[in-house]
Amino acid sequence: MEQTLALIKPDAVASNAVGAIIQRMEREEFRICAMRMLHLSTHEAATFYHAHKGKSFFDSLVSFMTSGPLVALVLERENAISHWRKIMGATDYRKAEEGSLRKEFATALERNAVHGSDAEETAREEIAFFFSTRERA
Ligand code: RTP
Ligand code: MG
Repeated sequence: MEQTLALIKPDAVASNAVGAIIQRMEREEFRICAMRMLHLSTHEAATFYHAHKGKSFFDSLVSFMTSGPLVALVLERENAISHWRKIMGATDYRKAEEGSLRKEFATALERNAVHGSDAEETAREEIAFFFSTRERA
């Protein structure tokens, strides 16, 4: 069974959307294998989004991701990576599909409520970034 790393970003935590987003995860038949809340340091956020280093929005993204606590989860189901990205909706919330989490909860291009790994290799890296082996059930 495939696993992916999901984040409930600081904007969604601040607007009390954690429960609704986790409920959606369960409704989509993801198994929650690991979950924690934490407040990333600047160094941690920059490391997590290292693929975007050098892009115009990088500093702003790091600053947003460190603006408050977030929730990290490991989700498991068939086609977990692509299914979670479908449920999230497009990166730009203005283009996000009706019924997607970003359509419902995003309030700006950057403040888009959720993250999901984009491939098997990044899922492995991102899961290891947030969780040790013994934290994964
Ligand atoms: P994520 O990694 O957070 O799941 O989002 P994604 O794959 O849909 O989008 P990605 O291209 O990886 O971008 C990462 C996050 O950076 C912010 N962003 N800002 N101002 C901009 O042009 C811009 N572009 C991207 C968003 O918060 C996006 O989720
Ligand atoms: Mg991405």
